Amino acid sequence: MQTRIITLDEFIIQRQNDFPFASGDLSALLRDIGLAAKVINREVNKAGLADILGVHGSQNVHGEEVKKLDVFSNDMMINALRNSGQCSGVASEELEEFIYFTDEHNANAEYVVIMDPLDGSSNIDVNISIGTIFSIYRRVTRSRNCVQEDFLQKGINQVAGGYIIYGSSTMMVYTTGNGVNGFTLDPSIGEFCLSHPNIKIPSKGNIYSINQGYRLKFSEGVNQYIRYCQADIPEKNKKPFPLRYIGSMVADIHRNLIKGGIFMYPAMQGVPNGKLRLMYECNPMAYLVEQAGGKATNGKQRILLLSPEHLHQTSPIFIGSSEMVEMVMKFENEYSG
Ligand code: AHM
Repeated sequence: MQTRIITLDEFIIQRQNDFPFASGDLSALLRDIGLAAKVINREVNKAGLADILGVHGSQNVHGEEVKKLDVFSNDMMINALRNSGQCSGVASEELEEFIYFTDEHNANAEYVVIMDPLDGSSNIDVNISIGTIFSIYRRVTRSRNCVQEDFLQKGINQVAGGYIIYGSSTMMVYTTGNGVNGFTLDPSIGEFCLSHPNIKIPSKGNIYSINQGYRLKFSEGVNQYIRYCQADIPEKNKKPFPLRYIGSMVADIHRNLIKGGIFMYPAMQGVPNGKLRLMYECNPMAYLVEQAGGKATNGKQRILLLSPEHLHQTSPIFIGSSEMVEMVMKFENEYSG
């Protein structure tokens, strides 16, 4: 058992010391993301009080405009990244175009950040877990300000990726390519503390997560896999798998990461690329789940090897316990061709 509390900041510094030539820039960036997450967490926790403290879009008692939580989260993350001095630009699911920082210390910074500041935000009003998802890439150009090429990189190039889940407790889970670690926010001291070191996703798992309401639009392979999960296909000793679907990607993937399972948002009739965004949602989750020993594919190839064409493109995704991802691919190959 761990005997001493290790805070996120301490952990990041410890890890930095493992790399003799590390400049500390990435560490500073991660710490600033952790800081923004605490402020977002504070606001998310107050969401139920919106009617008392001021409905979004209205003015609060101080005469200030109350921002929608997703807008607030977006602004908070951007401010934190700008202040870090280690980030030359940000692409956000909330913004049509990426932004670049023009001030001296940021413009020359080595990293860009891609993020979904508040994923699953339609769940806020009903008190369901939501999250912030982030990816950090090293710039590939040397122009003074970062350009689109710096963002449109394959997921495999990420130097860090992770999420913050605002749930029954708030956690930050991330990887820098050397395993996955989870930190739980202790509200009494206001620190993220290492609570889930070296997370490994069970390779078997049995939870399946998919919006089954769209069943009629799924491929034959996906539908046959659902039947397999339900033990509707004769197989010796096969028990039905539990279906769990929150409709909040961070929460669904977090649960499956810990307990073992598969999350699927496949192609659908009329929606050949699914719903979820490659750059903001699929890539960071794929990097993290692979680092925990799992798999992530779009049905044909590893998510991390997809070449992005534009920032907001979507991709089908099958992600989670390796044996479950392999099994759904077997059904896809057999039935969907
Ligand atoms: P959002 O970008 O509008 O928040 O949508 C993303 C969310 C994911 O968190 C979740 O996995 C998915 O949408 C659920 O979609 P659906 O309601 O179609 O099942």
